[in-house]
Amino acid sequence: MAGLYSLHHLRGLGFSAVVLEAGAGVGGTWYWNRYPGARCDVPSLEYSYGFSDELQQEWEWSEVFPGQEELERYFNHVADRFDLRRDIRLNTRVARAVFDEHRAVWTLTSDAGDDVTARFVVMATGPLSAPSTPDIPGRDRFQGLVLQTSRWPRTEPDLAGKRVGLIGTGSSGVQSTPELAAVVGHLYVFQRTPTYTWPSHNGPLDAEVQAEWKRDYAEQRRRQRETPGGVTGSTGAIILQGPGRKPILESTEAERVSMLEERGWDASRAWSDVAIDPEANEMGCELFREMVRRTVRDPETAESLSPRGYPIGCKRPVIDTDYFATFNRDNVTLVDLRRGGIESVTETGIQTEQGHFDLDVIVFATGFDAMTGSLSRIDIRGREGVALRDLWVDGPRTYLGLQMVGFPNLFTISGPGSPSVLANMVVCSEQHVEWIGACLAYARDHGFTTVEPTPEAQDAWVDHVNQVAEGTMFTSTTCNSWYLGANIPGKPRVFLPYVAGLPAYIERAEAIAASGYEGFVVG
Ligand code: N01
Repeated sequence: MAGLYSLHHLRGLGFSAVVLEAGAGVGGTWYWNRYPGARCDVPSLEYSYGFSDELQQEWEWSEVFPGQEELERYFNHVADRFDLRRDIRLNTRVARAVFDEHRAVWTLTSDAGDDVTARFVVMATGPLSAPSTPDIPGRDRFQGLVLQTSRWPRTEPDLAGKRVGLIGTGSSGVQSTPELAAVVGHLYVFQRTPTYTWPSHNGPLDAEVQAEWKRDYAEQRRRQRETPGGVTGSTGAIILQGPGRKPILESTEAERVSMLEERGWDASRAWSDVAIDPEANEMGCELFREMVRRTVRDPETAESLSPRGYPIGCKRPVIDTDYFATFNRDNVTLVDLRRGGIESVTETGIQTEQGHFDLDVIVFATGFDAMTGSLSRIDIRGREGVALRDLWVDGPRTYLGLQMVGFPNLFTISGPGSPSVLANMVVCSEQHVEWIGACLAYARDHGFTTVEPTPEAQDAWVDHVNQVAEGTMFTSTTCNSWYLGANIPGKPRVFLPYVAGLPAYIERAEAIAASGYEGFVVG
């Protein structure tokens, strides 16, 4: 989504631009993540571009939360509608990016050896696009089919009647579980950590809500940028109900039971203190576990599915359709890896400390090397040939999540140190594209050739990003999430996105631009 808009916007500013895209089609995340049940957790009316009123007036969303197929269709429509394809080179994975200090240009080299030279480079490579697959012994020995949710084949594999093992219970695993269960012979869900997941209450989009948004899009887009998560919450989507006013720490048992009856799964978060107080949070977790017990018939399975030992709000909330109820099906087995972990993959299945599971198919839903992975997988060389991945060995350092010292004219969209994955990615992408476009036009119009942050500005920003994350549930000592890099062996534990919210971020970024790019050397 960031690449398509970058091309359109930079063309409009009079730049010549080309997009290099690893996939065989456009859509980014929604091109690759085509697993059964893949769906966005931001409402469709909010998860769409606001840069063109014609586009938002003509496009009709069908569901409250858009599914992968609809999103991929939307991004293809955008590519056609704005005549973007003529400047997009598909099947082109960038392997290397090298800065030439004398000429102040970058040379990008694809893995096929083709070069592109450019004054400016915009990395629209996505914060969740570098898949992470665990290094389980014997992985290559398996004789059956191996699938990965984030690399699901374009031709739907025939899973009917098959014994399928699904590893991972994050968003991807949770979304695919009910869909897989409906078609496979038997589904084994290998769970290492139980998940807090709430029902999406997805359904057809109300025509009146859509018409109302169409009458009022300009105002809605403005409001998006004024809310911390870039989501106004005015589409009627239930996931967005905010916390209530009452602290759970001051509640009686009768009040908590009554909240469960009234709000169901949402009861766990319906209090003013659950997001900020660890003790209150644990009481919210207990309400969540009570819902698991009420939903899952087998008590042992319910206990295994009940998250413990880490707070609600540490990880990105997952939203689902019928996840827990799926474990009541006869053809679904939860394999609780805390009772005995995976030892190896064999020719015929998965060997655990609890025994062997015979399988025809293994599905990895094991997540991503988030925020830095898509950048560090490219050999990016800045001034004096220094590699970005070496500089980031103790964690990423950026100014505004937009640029790095030593890498002039290279910009990152939704990079580490920006709100990115903590906010609506379309709103974040549009804001970054527009900021970068204005910066490039400024440099061009003033006859400057390079833009690069100062070390002082970058250091101060990194300190600020770390400081605002302190004391939140995200950085709780019991929290291990991809936001912290904790899912990747050896990755430094650093909170990657900027947690203070979009309005504070946008205000700062715009003030910096208005001041003539304070903290950047433009020369
Ligand atoms: O990845 P994850 P994801 N053995 O990292 C498990 C976005 N997204 O692709 O927690 C066994 O969340 C791992 O276990 P543990 C969204 O931002 C959005 O699901 O490390 N298990 C975990 O259960 C989301 O947060 C949407 O103990 C292993 C799972 O794999 C982000 O992408 C949909 C293992 C990975 O979960 C990532 O979600 C999909 C091993 N060796 C994704 N290694 C929507 O818009 C890992 N795991 C709704």
